[in-house]
Amino acid sequence: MTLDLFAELEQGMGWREELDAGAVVLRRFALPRQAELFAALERITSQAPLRHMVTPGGFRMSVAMSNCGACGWLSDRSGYRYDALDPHSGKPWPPMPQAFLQLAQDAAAAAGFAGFAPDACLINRYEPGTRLSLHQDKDECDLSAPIVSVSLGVPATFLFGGGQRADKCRRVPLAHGDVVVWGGLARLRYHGVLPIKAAQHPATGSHRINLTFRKAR
Ligand code: MD3
Ligand code: FE
Repeated sequence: MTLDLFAELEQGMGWREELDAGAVVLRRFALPRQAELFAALERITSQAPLRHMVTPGGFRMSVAMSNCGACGWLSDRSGYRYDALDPHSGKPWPPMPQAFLQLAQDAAAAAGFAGFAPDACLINRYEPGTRLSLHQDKDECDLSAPIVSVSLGVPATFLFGGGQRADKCRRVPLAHGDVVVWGGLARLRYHGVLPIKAAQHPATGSHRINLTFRKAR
């Protein structure tokens, strides 16, 4: 253990694990900010409710989603895209709260991506049994910017694959407060989430919530 690690643990900022070139797990990094995060989440989802989007193929997604920021990720029969307006209300997505932006920027900087300027935050809510099948995130214009993900509530097993769908996946447990920064070579790797096990978390009940911060434009 390094003195740095002791200093970070003492400040409640968790500890750091390097998964791969460009992929850094910041264990429990979001814990000290959880009260602000949940308060902001409540305001966002009261304006832009979590909803089950439809895939281009016509299937209802089992993960419920919403967004905040200048643009939000959408799926419907015509495809995947980012849009400034929430189709549910016809109005802009709620603005990105300062607590969200600060967390994303602090995490990116801690992982070596100073200057990260996310303009979109996708909010995913998982119920027990819900999974996210293997996919790549490539709807963003600037693939040199990282994605910062924040896990809240019930734990999950994350699948971290390779550059091809068939590549073998590593299983990475993600717990309440864990933040992961995906940049560089890791940015285009296939990834997914195994079915969420039935559990209870004091902050979210039976749900897992994941925030992903992106530079979409
Ligand atoms: C690795 N969400 O919303 S976050 C997604 O837990 C998504 O809800 C998952 O994949 C979730 O697109 C995983 C971690 C994540 C996000 C983006 C990545 C990992 C990534 C992009 C490239 C490589
Ligand atoms: Fe993804």
